Amino acid sequence: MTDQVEPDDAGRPIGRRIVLGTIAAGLAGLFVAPTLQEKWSDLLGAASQRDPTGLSGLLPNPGGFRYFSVAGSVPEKDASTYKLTIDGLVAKPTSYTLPQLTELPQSRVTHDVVCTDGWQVDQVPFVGVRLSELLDAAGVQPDAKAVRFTCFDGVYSESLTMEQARRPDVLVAVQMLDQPIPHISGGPVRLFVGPMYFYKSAKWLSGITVTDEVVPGYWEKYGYPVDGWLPGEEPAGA
Ligand SMILES: Nc1nc2c(c(=O)[nH]1)N[C@H]1C(S)=C(S)[C@@H](COP(=O)(O)O)O[C@H]1N2
Ligand SMILES: [Mo]
Repeated sequence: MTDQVEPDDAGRPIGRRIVLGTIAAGLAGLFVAPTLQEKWSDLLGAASQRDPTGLSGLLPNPGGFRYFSVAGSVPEKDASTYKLTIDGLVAKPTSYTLPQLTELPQSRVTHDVVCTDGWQVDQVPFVGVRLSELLDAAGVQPDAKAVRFTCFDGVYSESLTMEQARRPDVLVAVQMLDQPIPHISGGPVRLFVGPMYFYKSAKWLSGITVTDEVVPGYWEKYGYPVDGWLPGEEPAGA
């Protein structure tokens, strides 16, 4: 797997095509970057170490999530190295360490997690700070229309309109399944956009930039809807 996903001549990202090829090959559609595949083996424990084919490393993890990353390898960040920056059209550009984030009031959002590739995990609890509270603390300027998210994998990005970003079911999450978010799931901090497809929930979140228009995110440049509402979740009139 390469670090960079380049569009092919049909404009589709090669990385996605490989994922779809994997589904066609009956390997459960799981895409695992080589460097992180070893971590899956660790997480899956003795079973995968006893498995000479290595195929158990390609199975969904016990929680039902499929690991996904467009970056070949991602640095690990912890309480001493993690930083989240909020900038752009705000009165007070700010940055937060992980302890600073966990000391803020925490909210809990439980929602089905649904990937466009066809897998789903029902009713997953996430805990963290409401994005709206971080935006209020930074002081959003009146001309601001949207929020752009960037990640310390150096590649992925996402976006929300200001109205979407202010919903109470949008979290800057520090816990998933009532545990600190593991590196493989985008920890220590990932976005969780409860009512939208999981591609909107940027892993390894490191930057929140308030903008005057929506800047389409990584997959959105390749045709994914910018408004990634799950079926039945789109608010009337949106
Ligand atoms: N930084 C980053 N965030 C990301 C992605 C990614 O490749 N990089 N993939 C998205 C997609 S398509 C899905 S389905 C989920 C996968 O999250 P998981 O690996 O915890 O299952 O993360 C989303 N957020
Ligand atoms: Mo996805």
